[in-house]
Amino acid sequence: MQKLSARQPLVSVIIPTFNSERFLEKCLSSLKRQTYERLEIIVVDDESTDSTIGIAERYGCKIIKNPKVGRAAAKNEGVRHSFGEYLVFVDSDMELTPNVVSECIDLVESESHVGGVVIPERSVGNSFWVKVRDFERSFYAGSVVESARFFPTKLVKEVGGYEENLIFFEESTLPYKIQKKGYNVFARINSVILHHEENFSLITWLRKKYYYGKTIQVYEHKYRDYSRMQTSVGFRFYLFVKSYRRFLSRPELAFGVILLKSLEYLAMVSGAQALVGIK
Ligand SMILES: Nc1nc2c(ncn2[C@@H]2O[C@H](COP(=O)(O)OP(=O)(O)OP(=O)(O)O)[C@@H](O)[C@H]2O)c(=O)[nH]1
Ligand SMILES: [Mg+2]
Repeated sequence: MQKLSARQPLVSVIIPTFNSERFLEKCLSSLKRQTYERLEIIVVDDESTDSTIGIAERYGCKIIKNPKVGRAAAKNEGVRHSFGEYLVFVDSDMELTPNVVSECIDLVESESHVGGVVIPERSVGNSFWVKVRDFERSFYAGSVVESARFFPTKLVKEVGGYEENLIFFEESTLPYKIQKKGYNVFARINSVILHHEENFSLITWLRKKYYYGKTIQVYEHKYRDYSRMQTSVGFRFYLFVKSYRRFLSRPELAFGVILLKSLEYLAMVSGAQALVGIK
């Protein structure tokens, strides 16, 4: 247990919420169990109608109530209310293993030019599709497909935080802007975040991808060079082929990944088309 000392930099944890009662308690109790203790927890809520606020109050979080503006704007609002020297953006359905924050601090303070730290994620849930997503994600380790979520506050404020008028890959817009300033945003720790997806439904997921598809063009236009790798289905299949032995060692999951990627691609393209159709 790292002894709490004023010399330790304060870390602000920013959690966007919207009717997040299902997993928020798991998330907040995992923050209380962090070996790094100098944390402030900021919950930025968009008019939840469930017990999200009650849970956040019970855990003594700083609560920012937002009109419904979406998660990118909520995260930026959290930055405006933070006092930390560092920021970590955590989703309300994420459970941090105990050394996540202390490893991020050690990494950013021991290496120069680190502008963002990637925290490995594991998808948790019993459904076939969650196992497929966890298997798929394991091939992206260390690649540009992953987005950092721990940052020096100074840099986040300098680049203006997350992009608010798009939702497609919004989590990559902040590290992208910091990378443009010449910082490494792909530093990576070992401790993992558990992403709770016990409530995963394929239909809801594809409907979300259709909705995200509506802002593909905005993303690809504004983040062209970064997005090419990030969003390219070809690049992801290259990562699977690069480790083909491991990929094929679980044929049922490999088939699931190919099917899921194809369905997501169709959903996103039809979302983009729907927009073109409207114009
Ligand atoms: N404030 C706010 N938070 C939101 C909103 N929608 C989602 N969130 C939060 O954003 C985070 C990510 O939302 P999820 O629905 O878990 O997204 P995901 O399905 O894991 O992943 P992707 O959507 O693919 O990124 C969670 O903390 C949600 O509570 C919103 O409209 N407003
Ligand atoms: Mg989630």
